[in-house]
Amino acid sequence: MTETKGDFRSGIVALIGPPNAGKSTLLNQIIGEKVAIVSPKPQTTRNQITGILTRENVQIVFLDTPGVHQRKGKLNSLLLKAAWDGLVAADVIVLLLDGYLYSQKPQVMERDLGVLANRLRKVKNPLFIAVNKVDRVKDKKILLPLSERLNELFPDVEIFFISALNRYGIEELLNKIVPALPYGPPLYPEDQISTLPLRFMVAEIIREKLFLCLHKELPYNLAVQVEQWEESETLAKIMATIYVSRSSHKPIVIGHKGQLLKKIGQQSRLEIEEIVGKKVYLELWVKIKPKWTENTSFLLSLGPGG
Ligand SMILES: Nc1nc2c(ncn2[C@@H]2O[C@H](COP(=O)(O)OP(=O)(O)OP(=O)(O)O)[C@@H](O)[C@H]2O)c(=O)[nH]1
Ligand SMILES: [Mg+2]
Repeated sequence: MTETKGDFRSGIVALIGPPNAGKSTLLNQIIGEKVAIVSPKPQTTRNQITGILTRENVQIVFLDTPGVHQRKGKLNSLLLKAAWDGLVAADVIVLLLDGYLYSQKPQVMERDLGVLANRLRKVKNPLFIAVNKVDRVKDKKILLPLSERLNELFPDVEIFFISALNRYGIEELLNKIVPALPYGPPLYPEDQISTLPLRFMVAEIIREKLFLCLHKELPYNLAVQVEQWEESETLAKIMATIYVSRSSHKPIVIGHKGQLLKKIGQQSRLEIEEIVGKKVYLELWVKIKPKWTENTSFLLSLGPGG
C-alpha cells in the first residue's frame, strides 16, 4: 500500500433509499465503472455491493444496498437486512430519493418519507439527502413540496439535487462527503474498485440481462449461480445456472427455439469479457428449484461469499 500523508481520509458511505431510486446508477457513476447492476425494475440489487473510489486525498468505500421497502418473505427480509446493516458500518449515509416519482405521486412520497424518517431518527451517522432524477423534471417548481417536506422531517440535513444518469450534482455531493470522513490510511489498494469476487459479478451481470429481457414478476423469481470456472491464459470457460421457481418459467427464460437464452448469453458474455479481460465461453443452464426464495441456505449461497 502506498504511503499516505497525514491529511488522507478514508471511510464508508452507505447509499440507501427506496427501490429504483437510482442507488446503483449513482454508485457506477461515482466509481466510473459498472460495479452494480441496474434495471428499470425495483428491487434489482439483492446484496450489499461495494464500490471503491480512490483520489489523491481520500478513499471512499461505497455500500450500495437493496432498496428499503416493506414486503414479506425470506428473500425480502434478507434484502431489508442488507440495507439496514449497511448503516451500522457507515461513516456517512446518503439517502437517495426519486425526485421525479415524488413530484408525480405525493402519496408515495408521504409513505416513503414517513418510513425513512422514522428509521433514520435513530441513526447518529452524518446524513446527506440526494434528490435524484432531476433531469426528468422540466419545471423545477414541482420539486418544492418535496423540499419543504424534507426540511420539516430532516431539518439539519443538507439536500442535493442530482441526476445520477448524467452526473449532474455528483461532484458537489462528493465535496461535502469527503470532509465528513475520518482521517486515516486507505483501506484497499488504490486500483481496486470493488470487494466483490469476480464470480459474483459474473452472476450479477447475467441477472441484469434477465431483468432487462424478462417482464413482470419473472425476474424476481430467478437466481443465478456460477457453477464452474476454468481459465487458461486466453480463455475463461464459465458455466452458470439460472434457477427458476416454477416449471412453467423455464420455457419462458429459454424462449422460442432457445432464442432468448441465447440473447441473454451473448449480452452477458460481452460484458463479462470486459471485466475478466479475456475471451469468455459462457454456458447457461436453466434449472427448476421450487420455493428458492424461501430457502435460507440457498439464498445465502447466492451472496458474494457464497
Ligand atoms: N432519468 C433518470 N433515470 C435514472 C437516474 N438514475 C437512475 N435512473 C434509472 O432508474 C432506474 C433504477 O436505477 P437503479 O440504479 O437500478 O436503482 P436502484 O436504486 O439501485 O434500485 P434497486 O436496486 O432496485 O433498489 C434505472 O432504469 C436507471 O436507469 C437519473 O438520474 N435520471
Ligand atoms: Mg440497485
